[in-house]
Amino acid sequence: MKQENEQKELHVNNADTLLTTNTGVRVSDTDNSLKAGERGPTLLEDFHFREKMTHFDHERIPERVVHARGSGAHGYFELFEDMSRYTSAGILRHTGKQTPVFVRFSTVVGFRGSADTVRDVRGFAVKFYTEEGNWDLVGNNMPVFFIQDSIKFPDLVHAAKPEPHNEMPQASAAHDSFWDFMSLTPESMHMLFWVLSDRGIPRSYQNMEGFGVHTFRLVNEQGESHFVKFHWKPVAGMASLVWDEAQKIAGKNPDYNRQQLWESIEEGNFPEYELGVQIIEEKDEFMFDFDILDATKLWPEELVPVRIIGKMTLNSNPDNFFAETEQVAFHPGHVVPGIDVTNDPLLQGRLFSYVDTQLLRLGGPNFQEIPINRPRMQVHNNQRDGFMRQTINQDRKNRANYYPNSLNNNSPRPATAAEGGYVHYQEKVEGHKIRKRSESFNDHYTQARLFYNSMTAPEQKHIAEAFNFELGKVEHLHIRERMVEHIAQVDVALAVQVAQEIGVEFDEASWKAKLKDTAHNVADKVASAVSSKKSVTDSPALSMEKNKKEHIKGRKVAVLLAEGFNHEAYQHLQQTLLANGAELEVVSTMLGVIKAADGQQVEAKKTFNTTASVLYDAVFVPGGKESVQKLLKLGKAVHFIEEAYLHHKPLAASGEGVDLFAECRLRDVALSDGSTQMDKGVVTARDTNWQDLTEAFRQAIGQHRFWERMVEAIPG
Ligand code: HDE
Repeated sequence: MKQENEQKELHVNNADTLLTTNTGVRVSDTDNSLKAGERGPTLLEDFHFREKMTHFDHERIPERVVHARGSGAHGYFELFEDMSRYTSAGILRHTGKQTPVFVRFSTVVGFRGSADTVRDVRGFAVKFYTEEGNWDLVGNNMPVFFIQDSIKFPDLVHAAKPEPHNEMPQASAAHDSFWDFMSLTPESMHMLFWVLSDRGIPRSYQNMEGFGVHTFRLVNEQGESHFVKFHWKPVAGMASLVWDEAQKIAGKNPDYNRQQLWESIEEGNFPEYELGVQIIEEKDEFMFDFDILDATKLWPEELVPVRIIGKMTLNSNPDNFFAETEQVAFHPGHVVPGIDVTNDPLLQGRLFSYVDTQLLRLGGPNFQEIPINRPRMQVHNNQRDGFMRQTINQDRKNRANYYPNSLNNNSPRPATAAEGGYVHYQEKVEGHKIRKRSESFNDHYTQARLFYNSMTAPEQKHIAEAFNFELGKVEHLHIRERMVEHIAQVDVALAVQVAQEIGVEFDEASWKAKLKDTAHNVADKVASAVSSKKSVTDSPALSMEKNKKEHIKGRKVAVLLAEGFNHEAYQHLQQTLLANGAELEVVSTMLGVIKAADGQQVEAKKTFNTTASVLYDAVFVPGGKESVQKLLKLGKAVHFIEEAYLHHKPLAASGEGVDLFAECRLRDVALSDGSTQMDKGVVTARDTNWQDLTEAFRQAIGQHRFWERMVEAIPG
């Protein structure tokens, strides 16, 4: 698919070729500059040296001002359900047709070289190369945003980026300027709860949802419009890291998510996402207890169900990172006939910002000609010239570079709607010029509360811990105090928990009394004013835990072993895991071939020095006396297991491997009959009942994490 559509002359394969300059001259020596004598000065006339060095000197372009760190992939989108009733867009009408896509996932705050696993929003930008032109769905992995009006975006980003005096901290919002801004921006509260939840540290790009965030319009052939929100649901299910793990991965493997994406595509384990839509009829625009144009609000799925209408599959890695992933330019205003924007004030500002920033980043107005950005059809217009123009318009034949013209038979001429010309939805707009926010945007806490209340207890605990971490790094007490007051608006018990740890005095009783005073509780005032509207107080769809898919595709299991291990145990596990799409990696005391007790061999791709438990989803220790004896003496092996346990991961051991677990600080669970058993998610078998062991372990991996483990007392 990708090959078919690319401009072949621009794709260069260097296999079996001779080195040339950029003017095509063959180069005879690229290691020695041209000198006056063997030990003499380099000569200016060395055109190859000058060209090579000049190109290198100019290799860098500005990184994206936000979303600088990202990874991309090619793939295709296929529609299941014909949406003609709602839209004239071919991509949403032609079922079974595959449309090529390019996707870029990103973090927002960090610089281009920052780590993947930081706590942040993830960008989820999709470019559909449709037959009617490019459609970009430039979304995030969270369905809401920090602000309601785009004019605040420069302030938000300045506050979140490293502080201006010392450029610290990198890729982290845990600093005073961010929380200062947040504490003065109540509209951010809902989004903050998302960022501080497990959604802020996804396990992989394959394991996160995507959202178009804004309300868009679908417009059908009759010109009728419906409001729509777009969703991506990962087929592999949602999963996250734990915070301690995420921080460690940032050091152990800063490319963690990038590498996972790359490797799973190379291995044929293609990331897949279902496309869902939520649709609201025009007449229902004011039926809800939130304004559908407010990007700090989501449409609860229990009120407006998500209809799955298609699927995207990512099946090919880029050939060149810079040419594709770095130079791709997305823009929420890249829409096709049948899809239109709304008056969401956050979206309206984005419609300006993207092209503006790309003019600078990509060096001029011709960036749409870069192969990754080109639509898959010929472009015909009268735009000409500019830096780095690639198109050679045949103006010698058709002199007119203006419209109307008679020299080129009035071509290219505008298309009628029947010919597929883009017609904007004719929305009636009237009003005074005014710098004002609609009153209907004023409720900042109800949906934050909805989100928090819809979490399971472990998910709520993680949010509390995230507040404690982030606010614990804030030096100014008054900022911490203001934040506790906001949290109290959402949940008083949470405010109490957070206040305790971050050194803020919080008087629960007087706060509760204060909450009753409606003057202090705009949220409830607004909420009660709209109480006649459609609303929910619980939305299970928001919880990752409640929507867990218990399969293990793409999960990575570390097998800890040394010479003399039990090969049979290894083999049984391998069969089960591979058959279920999981991966296995042998970690040992040395690289290369490791011999089992029965003489069989496996290859160790990692040692205890080159990897760590945080890079795996689960750990298995096969028996084998000699092997386990070696591991028992190795602090790093013991630490590996304890750390995985601490991060709530599934563990399994067979035969003598169980002895190793006994030496680790894994807690036993007391049973009612007075006996004890291994903690949840710790699967062990002394005997050779491989079937039971591997099946129990497979199920445990499907659970992803065992939050009920009491790990507080165990050092990390
Ligand atoms: Fe962006 N955003 N954004 N953003 N955004 C950019 O465009 C901006 C917002 C998103 O992988 C920039 O080419 C404004 C929401 C993604 O290349 C810039 C506002 C959402 C990406 C920009 C927002 C996004 C960007 C920087 C407030 C989710 C990376 C580089 C109204 C719906 C795309 C660039 C990629 C990138 C502006 C808010 C998603 C500066 C003004 C809300 C995924 O133009």
